[in-house]
Amino acid sequence: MADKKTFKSGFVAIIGRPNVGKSTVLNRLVGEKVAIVTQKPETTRNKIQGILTRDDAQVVFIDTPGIHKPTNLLGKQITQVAKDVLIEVDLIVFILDVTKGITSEDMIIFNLVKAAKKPAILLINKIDLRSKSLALPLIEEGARLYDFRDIIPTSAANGDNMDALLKKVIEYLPEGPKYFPDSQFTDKTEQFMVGEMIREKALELTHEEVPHSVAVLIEEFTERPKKLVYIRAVIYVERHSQKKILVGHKGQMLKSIGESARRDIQKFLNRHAYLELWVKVHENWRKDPNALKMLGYA
Ligand SMILES: Nc1nc2c(ncn2[C@@H]2O[C@H](COP(=O)(O)OP(=O)(O)OP(=O)(O)O)[C@@H](O)[C@H]2O)c(=O)[nH]1
Ligand SMILES: [Mg+2]
Repeated sequence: MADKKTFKSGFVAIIGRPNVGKSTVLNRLVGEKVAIVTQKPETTRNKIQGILTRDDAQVVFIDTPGIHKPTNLLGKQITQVAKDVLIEVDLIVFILDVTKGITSEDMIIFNLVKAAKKPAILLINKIDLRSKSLALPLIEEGARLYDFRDIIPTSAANGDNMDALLKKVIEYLPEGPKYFPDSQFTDKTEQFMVGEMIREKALELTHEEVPHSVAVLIEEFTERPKKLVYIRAVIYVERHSQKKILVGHKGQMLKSIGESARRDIQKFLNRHAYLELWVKVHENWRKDPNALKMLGYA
């Protein structure tokens, strides 16, 4: 009687410190690249919904920025975004990085989870980087710190225990309606996704302070004849020295970012894309409330 089975749905927050693998987990669970992933901490800056629809359930996973001790207004805003998500969800997935143990920032998040008084699952992620026995002390410590429904060692990178996690998530969700059409896998617009794809390439190719100072604004996104999309995007940085790095010798760096982003964009849009990239300096935009608003971070 499959058709008589109850349908479950709900909202699931994915939270944790920067770089523990939240976006990788989201992408694995949804089966689509919803959020960008890089080796650099503080990659995700928005609340991003990734929607998984099955015959028996619809799960709306919410990827969040890594919760950290902020050093500027951007950090403050995005950390707040992550904290606020806890209020609106049915279930929390809290992720630890097995290679880092439980840090003081993790302790702050444990306390947020405690205060939220929601059912929660703890993941000990990146288990592929350590022998499984090293997860045991973390599992014990996690159990002591909160009454988690489950504590699961995972590797989002190679998919270990992702099915087990999804099974548990659906088990704990309430009966509910389908919030989104079957084909929709995110709440974000094409423009947002394209901006993120450009930012991902800029982050991958730069180092130290530069990635943190990068933001992307899509200034134009127009459909042209013959399935072509014209996209004009500005990569904002905070200083002239950073602009020089992003443009590169004879424009080589910007060209690499553009070529690499365009490949992903075309695949995602399933259309040809003409990508025009500019680099502009907006001094200390991470501390400027108006700039944060313009860039979609407020
Ligand atoms: N070896 C290994 N690497 C992983 C795993 N999960 C994620 N990573 C890597 O860890 C890095 C950070 O992953 P993200 O998914 O961007 O982490 P995040 O928690 O979303 O980070 P922020 O958005 O900065 O908060 C990337 O290089 C991933 O490829 C894992 O299970 N094993
Ligand atoms: Mg992320």
